[in-house]
Amino acid sequence: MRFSFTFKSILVATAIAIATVASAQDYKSEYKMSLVLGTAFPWGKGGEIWADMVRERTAGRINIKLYPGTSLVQGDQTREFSALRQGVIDMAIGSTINWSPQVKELNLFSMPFLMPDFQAIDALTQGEVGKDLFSILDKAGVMPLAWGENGFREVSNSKHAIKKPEDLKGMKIRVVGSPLFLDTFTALGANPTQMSWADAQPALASGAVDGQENPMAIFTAAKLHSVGQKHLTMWGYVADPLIFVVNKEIWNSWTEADRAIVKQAAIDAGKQEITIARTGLIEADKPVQKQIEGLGVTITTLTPEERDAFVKATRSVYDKWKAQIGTGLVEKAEKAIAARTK
Ligand code: X2X
Repeated sequence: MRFSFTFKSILVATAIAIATVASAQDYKSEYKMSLVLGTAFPWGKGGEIWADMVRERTAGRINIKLYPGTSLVQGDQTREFSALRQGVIDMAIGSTINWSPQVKELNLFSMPFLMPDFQAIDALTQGEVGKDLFSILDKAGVMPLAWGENGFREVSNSKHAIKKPEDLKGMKIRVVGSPLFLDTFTALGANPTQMSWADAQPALASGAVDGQENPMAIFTAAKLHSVGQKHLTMWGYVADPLIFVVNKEIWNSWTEADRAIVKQAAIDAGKQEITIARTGLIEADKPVQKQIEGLGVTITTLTPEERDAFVKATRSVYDKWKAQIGTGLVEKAEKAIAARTK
């Protein structure tokens, strides 16, 4: 009796040992994480925090290397999602904008003037809409784990202050890779041109384009004031969340315990990254605005009436894209925003 119990335990122990070795052999020595921006930006910091937590909590079983500059797809942000699905990229923290060419529902966050404040972003990402989008991403072939944030995208330019839609007339504005952005800036009378972030900076420096739109943390960390961006308008017309994801095959190659660790680390890192992304923007004395003004940049803040003129000028774009994204999803988002706690 005693002998057979011990023998059985040895068998079980051996089986576990073999299973562990087998799964350890499936693990890569390094996993490639794609990011547009490096650790000087909240986005890259989020990646670093996630990678460090995973390395620590898995005792080094999962070792992640950061590839900023979307270098795994030669800087072409709009190809990141496909590369992730195909396994060229193992994991990523990506902007909803950059993945929207493949996942049309992600255009939701780029609908002009849908989200009036940070609570509105949270109402979407932390609610039913966020769950719906994760299930869409899952079906699209990646494993979504957590939300982060790039942020409200404010428009800057080298020419003059933008206070009303007419001020954008004829202005060459660099936009990101979704056709929705072309529609929005065309409706405002501007002359939008699509290019990657890598191409945007030299284009601003040479004057090939007059302006761009990006979150304030990017404006400061990328020193956009030094490439002629002297006018910045706080209009908060769209905000792009970030999404932490893992390639499906990689995900399935990990033990259940390790998957749980990677997911929890993504959630923890996402929360920290959102806090970093909002630092300096949510305080009453607006330290980031002061910092940017200190660099010689004129900041224009719109009155509700002035902002409304931009809302009206882009309403047709909103309506067109509501149908393209899916009326059901957009209405759910509108309701969640209306019901948010402020
Ligand atoms: O390209 C941009 O503007 C950036 C860095 O914000 C994104 O990747 C969406």
